[in-house]
Amino acid sequence: MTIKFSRRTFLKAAGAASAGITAATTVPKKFLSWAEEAGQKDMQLIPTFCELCFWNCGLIAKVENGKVIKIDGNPLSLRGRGRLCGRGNAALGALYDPDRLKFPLINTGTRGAPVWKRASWDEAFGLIANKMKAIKDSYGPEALALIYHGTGAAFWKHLLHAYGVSTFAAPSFAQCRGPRDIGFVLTFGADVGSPEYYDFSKSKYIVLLGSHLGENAHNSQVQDIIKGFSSGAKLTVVDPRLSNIASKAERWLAIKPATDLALLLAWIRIIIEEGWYDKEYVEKYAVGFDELRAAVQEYTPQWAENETSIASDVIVEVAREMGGNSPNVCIGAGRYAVWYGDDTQRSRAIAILNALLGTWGREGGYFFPSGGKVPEYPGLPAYPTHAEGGPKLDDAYPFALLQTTTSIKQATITGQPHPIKGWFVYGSNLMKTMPDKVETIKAIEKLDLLVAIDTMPVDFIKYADIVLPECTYMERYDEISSGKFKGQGEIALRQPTVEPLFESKPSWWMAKELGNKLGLSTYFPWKDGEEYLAKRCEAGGIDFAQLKKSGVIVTPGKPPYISADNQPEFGTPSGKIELYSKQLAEKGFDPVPKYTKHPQPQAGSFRLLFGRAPLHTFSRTTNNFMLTDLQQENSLWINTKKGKELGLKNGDYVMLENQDGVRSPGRILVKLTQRMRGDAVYMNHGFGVHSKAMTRANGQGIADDDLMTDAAIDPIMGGTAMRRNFVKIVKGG
Ligand SMILES: Nc1nc2c(c(=O)[nH]1)N[C@H]1C(S)=C(S)[C@@H](COP(=O)(O)OP(=O)(O)OC[C@H]3O[C@@H](n4cnc5c(=O)[nH]c(N)nc54)[C@H](O)[C@@H]3O)O[C@H]1N2
Ligand SMILES: Nc1nc2c(c(=O)[nH]1)N[C@H]1C(S)=C(S)[C@@H](COP(=O)(O)OP(=O)(O)OC[C@H]3O[C@@H](n4cnc5c(=O)[nH]c(N)nc54)[C@H](O)[C@@H]3O)O[C@H]1N2
Ligand code: SF4
Ligand SMILES: [Mo]
Repeated sequence: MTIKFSRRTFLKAAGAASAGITAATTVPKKFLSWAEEAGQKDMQLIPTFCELCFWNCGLIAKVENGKVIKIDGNPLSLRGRGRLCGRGNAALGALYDPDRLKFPLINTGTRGAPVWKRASWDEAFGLIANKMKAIKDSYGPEALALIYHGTGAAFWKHLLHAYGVSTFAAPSFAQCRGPRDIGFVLTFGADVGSPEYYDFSKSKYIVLLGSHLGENAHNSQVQDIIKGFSSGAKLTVVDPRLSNIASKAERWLAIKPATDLALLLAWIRIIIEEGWYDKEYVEKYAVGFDELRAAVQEYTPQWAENETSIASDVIVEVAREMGGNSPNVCIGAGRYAVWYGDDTQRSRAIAILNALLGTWGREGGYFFPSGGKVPEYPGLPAYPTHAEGGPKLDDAYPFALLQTTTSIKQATITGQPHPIKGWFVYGSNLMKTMPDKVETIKAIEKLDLLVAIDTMPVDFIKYADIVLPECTYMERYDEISSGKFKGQGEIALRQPTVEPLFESKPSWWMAKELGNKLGLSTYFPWKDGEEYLAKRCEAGGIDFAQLKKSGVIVTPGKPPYISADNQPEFGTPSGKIELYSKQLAEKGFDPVPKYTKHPQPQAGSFRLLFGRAPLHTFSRTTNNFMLTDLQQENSLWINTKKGKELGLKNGDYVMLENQDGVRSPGRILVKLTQRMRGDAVYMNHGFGVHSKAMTRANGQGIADDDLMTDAAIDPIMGGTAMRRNFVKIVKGG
């Protein structure tokens, strides 16, 4: 497929992109003055893809005189379809942020109270290599770990693998979607993908539990649900807050926080007892129906009303609506899933409900994905075998199918099951990302080496020994992005649109140079990032020259739905959908989810809830000048009546104090609203930045993470539940 950059395509794409988006899309002069002129005369159009969140939408940069002056969505991108969200439009704010990390830095002070020395790349790599060797000599390669988030991590994984390291963890598992993935893997033998395999555009009925689609700007998914609405799809949203998507729904169920499992179990019971389930589907594809049925008998609608505060007749009506629209129903699996500590079981309940309604592999439910893959670089030496048979860090959490940050932190503190002495942290701001900072700092103090690879001087940077400044996604070749979609897949290329600013460098270069220092040059035979990608594409029969021009190549796929000649396969031990999970029973967990009560706030305090700012990605963008114009600080949503009782009004500032007496270092703006239940307050995550080097974000709003001293661990997969903290409102500040 080719892309023609005709003016019409551009106008169409630009028009679509700007619909609903208010961000300024050209860069103000003052932010460009420090960027070097490259003498480029003619406008170039260079496709690449976004890294302002993991959705990785395709974009096209307009480049003039060596500067990016505007970006648009790439119409070929299946993740964006020519559109960008408000954050995606702010690429220039990431690229031309004057606060960016500019040079390699070595900390000559202490962790937490750094004294920075500007270093050459050679000096920085030399120091890292020496410390890596010392750690490997004393403790073995398994004493090194990588914590990562983002595309460029692929090069660090390659380097560390080659060095014999295998402990890699992404917070996007144990601090995000891990429980959902494991809940679905235990039930269907497969996860729901990223982007999720929701067939929203064909759904007749959609249920979202605590998934505030739109505020979480999952680009193509938002487009799909809107398509679904225009074909008549009905939506029920379960959320203690009237989110933006709840305001588009037929029904908003303002559930008491921490009780979703009660609602789900009651729905399962009604679907079974009233006979709404897809009998043929369940009989053919599932096991454990009788055990499930017996186990949910106690969860009556009346019982669920008492737990959730949702009227029992509404609970029954929604179950009937789901049943009546089966199988063209999608009960969303959610994404940020680490809520209360029994999250894998809540996700299991969502999976079971989908199974009963026969939505897996059905139109309007969950489609079977198709996707292309690009082979590895040809002819690379095998990685050394390492740590085989030794104790795994995650033995405590039997279904941690991916390594958890939780275990890395624990092993670093205790030295058990083996010591961890060095961390590489790529694109993860651990001070905002992991709950319980005191413990995180305790772990960091035990390290012999802490390397941060980042683009910005975020809060976490001050704990690093060595800081490696990566150039932004607009300035580099990177790992290929391959995505799975309905009936087709995509291969997307990231390529530089301009030269890296200052001394920042791409990860492919850093990994290769450090690899050379470590004697691993045979693992890095490529000349540069472009050749690395070109060779891989060539090996996979993908036209690299074409990919450079179009940014995205769409690959053909397979049928998305179950049919006589497209039968599903389930990767569970039984080869069927497991309504009753023997795997869980064998490890001492409930084979069918059981409800457990969670603590509720005491009088005068509120549960602290949080979620995504539509125009920011966590702490990734809180310093982005195109986005701070639109939202500079977060605010605290408080139920109007409750707020008035406390003598608060809109525009006041307050501080918060949590159950352990920890007070927010800053202050937050009050927003009184009837869109919030009275037993919880809500704020956007990512604000309350402490790093003074982040000049626009510093001190704006407060951080949910500063108040997270309680985080239960999901015993099944090691996720850290963060919605267990309660706060009191402290006036003034
Ligand atoms: N308190 C609290 N904690 C949470 C959450 C919450 O809502 N509240 N959300 C959780 C969720 S859902 C997730 S997925 C995790 C995410 O947490 P992280 O994995 O930490 O992800 P981000 O916040 O996206 O990472 C931001 C870091 O990446 C850097 N960065 C940005 N672009 C680049 C780049 O191109 N190269 C490099 N090297 N670095 C870059 C940024 O400067 C920043 O330091 O946090 C989890 N933790
Ligand atoms: N704009 C933007 N988009 C993003 C991101 C971003 O930072 N910015 N981050 C991305 C990432 S990594 C992720 S994981 C996703 C996360 O996106 P989502 O999975 O949608 O997760 P949250 O942002 O945590 O969802 C918060 C919603 O859950 C509700 N909620 C809180 N407690 C409960 C409860 O007990 N029960 C129920 N039913 N609801 C509850 C809150 O009121 C809020 O509306 O977003 C992604 N998209
Ligand atoms: S959803 Fe927005 S921020 Fe995320 S990749 Fe797409 S355009 Fe970028
Ligand atoms: Mo996430």
